[in-house]
Amino acid sequence: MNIYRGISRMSRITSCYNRCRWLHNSSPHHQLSHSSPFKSPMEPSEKVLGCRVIYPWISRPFSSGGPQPQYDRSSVEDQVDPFSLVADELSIVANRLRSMVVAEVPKLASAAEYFFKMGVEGKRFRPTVILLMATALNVQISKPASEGVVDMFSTELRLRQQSIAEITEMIHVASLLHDDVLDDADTRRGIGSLNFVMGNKLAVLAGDFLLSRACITLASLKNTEVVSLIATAVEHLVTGETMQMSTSAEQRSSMDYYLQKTYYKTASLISNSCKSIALLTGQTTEVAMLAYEYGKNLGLAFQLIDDVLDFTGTSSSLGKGALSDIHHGIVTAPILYAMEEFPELRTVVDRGLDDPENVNLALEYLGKSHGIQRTRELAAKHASLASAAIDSLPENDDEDVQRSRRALIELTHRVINRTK
Ligand code: GRG
Repeated sequence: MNIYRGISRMSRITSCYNRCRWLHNSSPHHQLSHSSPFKSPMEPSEKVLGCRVIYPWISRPFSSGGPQPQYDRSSVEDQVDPFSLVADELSIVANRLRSMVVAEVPKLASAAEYFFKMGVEGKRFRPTVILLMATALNVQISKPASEGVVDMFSTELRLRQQSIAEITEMIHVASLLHDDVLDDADTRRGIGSLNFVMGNKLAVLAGDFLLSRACITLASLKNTEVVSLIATAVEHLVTGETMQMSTSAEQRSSMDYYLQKTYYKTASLISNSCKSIALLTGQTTEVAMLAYEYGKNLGLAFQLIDDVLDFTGTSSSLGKGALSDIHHGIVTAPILYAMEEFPELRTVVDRGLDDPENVNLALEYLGKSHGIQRTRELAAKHASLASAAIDSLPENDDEDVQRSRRALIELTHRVINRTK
C-alpha cells in the first residue's frame, strides 16, 4: 500500500490519543530545538454583497476606535489565545524555515533569510491558522490496535501538516519580496524592505529562491492534489497582482473586480492551504470544502481590514507607509463604498490618483461617507461565514480538537478587531 494512503488511513484512527507527541518526537530528518516562546474562486459577488448587515450607529470615518460590528463571543473561560496555543510549534516551524532557506551563495543566503530572522517574522498569521486547522480536523476513533504504529503515523502526519505551514510562509514571503519590488516600497515589517536594502535584482532572485524551496518541500509530500492546490494559489497571487496593476477605469470602480482580485491576492493561499491540511489528514471532500471556506472568508475579512487600516493606521503601527494604496492609485473597498454614496467621486478617481489634489479630494469624500464603516461590516460578514464553516465541521468531543476550533473562531474576531 502506498505509504501516504496508509498515513491518511491511520490518521482516521489516531485521534488525539497521541496528544502532542509529535512535538517531542521529531523524525531524524527534522531534528529541531523545542524551545518555547511564541473561482473555485469567489462565489458570485451578489451573494457577498447581498449579505450586507446594516448597523444602527454612525461611524467616524478615519477613526478605527469607533463602534465596530461585533458578534457573539463564547464565554471568557471558553476563550483561547490562538497564538499561545501553537506557540511552541510555531517556533519549531520558524527554526525549520530558517534552515530551509539557506542558500549556497552568501549574498543570496542573506537575502533569502532576511524576513525569517527573529523579530521580523511578521504576525505569522498563516502558519497559526494552518497548525490550528490541522488539530481542528483530527479525527477521533476508538483505541488503536498498536500504540507504537499509531504514534509513528501521527508524528509523520503532523510533520507533513507542518510542511504546509512552511510552504505557505515561504510563498507568502516570496510574494512580499516581489510585491515590494513592483511597488518600489522602502519599508516592510518595520524595517527596510529587501529591495531597498539590497536592490531589486537580489530581492527578485530571493523571492524566486524561496519559491523554489517551497516547491521542493511540496514535492516531498508526494500528494498531487495538494501540489495542484498550492500551485493554483501561486497562480492566483500572480493573477491578483496583475489585475491590480492593469485595471481599466471600469474595473477600478467595480466592487466585483475588487473582491475577485482580493480573493486571488490574499485569500486563495490561506484557503488552499487549509484545504490541503484537510486532504493530508484524510478528511472527506465536504470537510475539505469547509476548511477551504474558512480560509477564504478569513482571508477576505483580513484584507478588507487591511484596506481600512491603510486609511486609519499610522506608518509605525503598520510597519509600512500609511495611505499607501491610494498613493499607488489602488482603489479599495472604503473608496468603492464612498463612490456609491457620492457618484461624483468616480470622476475624481478617473482623473487619476497620481495627482495629489485628486487624492486629497478622494480622501475628503471618504471622510464624509460611510466607506470605512461599510468595509468593516463586510469584513465582519466574512468573519462570520468563516466562523460558521468551523461550526459546521463534524462533531468531535476531543478536547484538543475543540480548543483548536474555538481558537479558529477567536481568530475571526481578532482579524476584524485588529489595529495593525
Ligand atoms: C512570487 C508567489 C509570487 C508571487 C508574485 C507580487 C506577487 C506575484 C504577488 C503579491 C501578492 C501580495 C503581496 C499580496 C499581499 C497579501 C497581504 C495581505 C500581505 C500582508 O500580509 P501580513 O499582514 O504580513 O500577514 P506579515 O508581514 O504579517 O506576514
